[in-house]
Amino acid sequence: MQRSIKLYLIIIVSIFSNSIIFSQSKKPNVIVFIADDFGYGSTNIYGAQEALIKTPNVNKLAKEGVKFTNAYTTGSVCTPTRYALMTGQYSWRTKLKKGVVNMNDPALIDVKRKTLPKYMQSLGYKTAMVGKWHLGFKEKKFNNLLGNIYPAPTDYGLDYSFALPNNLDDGHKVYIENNKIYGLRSDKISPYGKSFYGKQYKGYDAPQRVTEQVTNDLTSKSIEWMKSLDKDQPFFLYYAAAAVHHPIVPSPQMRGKSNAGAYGDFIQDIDRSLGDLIAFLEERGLRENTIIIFASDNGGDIPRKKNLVMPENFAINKGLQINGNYKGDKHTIWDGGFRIPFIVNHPKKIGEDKTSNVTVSTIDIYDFLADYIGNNKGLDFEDAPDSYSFKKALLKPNKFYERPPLVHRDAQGRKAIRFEGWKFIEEKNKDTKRKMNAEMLFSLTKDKKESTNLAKTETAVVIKAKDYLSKVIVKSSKEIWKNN
Ligand SMILES: [Ca+2]
Repeated sequence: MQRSIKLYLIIIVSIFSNSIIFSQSKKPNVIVFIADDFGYGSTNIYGAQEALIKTPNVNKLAKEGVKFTNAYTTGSVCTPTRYALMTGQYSWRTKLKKGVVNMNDPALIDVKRKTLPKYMQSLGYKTAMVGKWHLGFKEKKFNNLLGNIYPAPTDYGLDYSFALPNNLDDGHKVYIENNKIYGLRSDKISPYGKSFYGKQYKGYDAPQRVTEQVTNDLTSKSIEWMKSLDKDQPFFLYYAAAAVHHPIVPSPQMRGKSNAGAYGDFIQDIDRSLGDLIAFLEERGLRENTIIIFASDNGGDIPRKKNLVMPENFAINKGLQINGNYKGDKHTIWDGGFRIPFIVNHPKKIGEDKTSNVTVSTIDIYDFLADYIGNNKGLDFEDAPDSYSFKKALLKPNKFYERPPLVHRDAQGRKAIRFEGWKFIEEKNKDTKRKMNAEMLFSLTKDKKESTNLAKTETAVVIKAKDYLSKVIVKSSKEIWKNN
């Protein structure tokens, strides 16, 4: 009897020492840093030559953490990825089947959902979102954002938000702080100019955003918020950078700093803002107890026009492979639109200088944090139905980990499914005879550039892919594929 109690105790102790259990006071802070339109190859650690750009802060983050080389977004445009990050659910399960949330569109997330920030609150966290929201406001399509906005980001479990409503160049031209226009002086609306797309600005009587100051504004608002918290208060910050989405306008102090023109400077601006957040954590003694996840919302945007005046083309012409050596870019169904840099860093807790080639996605951040910090306490299947924790891949890199099938969707709403070494792309516009509209199948192990369509020869794989796609459209991923 005595012996069996002893054995029991040994088992208990070994279980606890093998898993990370965070007590209330030691719960790690979390910063999810999502750069905008930031391609796979846009940092040194993912292949960019130092002669062109320098990204020391991202490099260091990877060297002290885990760098994923097979990380993907669920959308090749902004909104689907951001929706999935907040909810752990594919955006095409909502009414948004293609494109993105437009300037006057209502809120996409159902306020009843247990979002990632709400889940973090349930663990005792203070939560904030600073930067690009792009998930809509209010219950219905609106004419303006005057008055109290409902729903606003703060209705999704965010204690604080300082939001760029849609994009760096959106026509709102103001920030939304919590549920109001930041600094609003009166209800007068006076459109006064043209935006990048030729639309008029809204003309709210509030401080207008200065485009080249946005990165500085977001960094300082984030630091201000973190500073306002008690040092022992665990926090979750979703830092949604506005760079490197066009217009390509690096902060004034970054101009001319890279050897790849304004686009290179803008990339370095992202790296600098990450560095500023890290410097703050270090000063405050919080660095070691903070998890930082660095990723992007979709691949880099390569202009269709090849003229060299475009900063992106100037950088590409210099030899910068914005999206690495992959096909396509933002908006497209090709991997260049989905493959992103993805770094997970938690000093001394998660392996240093490791590279992982397992498939992970930004949609998995929710389930990972719930698993890593909360031991899945209080999380039901329907809360993050398409999200899978990759904790095992981080903490036990030698153990086999294979993510269940992952669905991508492009700007037009066309879907692709990535599974068991294959990528299947569904047929588009049945009536057209364009080769690119046919269904396509690529081997992910032999054909990383998606050049040889095997749909006609690998018929059994195509049948399986279609079966998977048709199932996942009606049922949640977790109903079909349990966590492995
Ligand atoms: Ca984007």
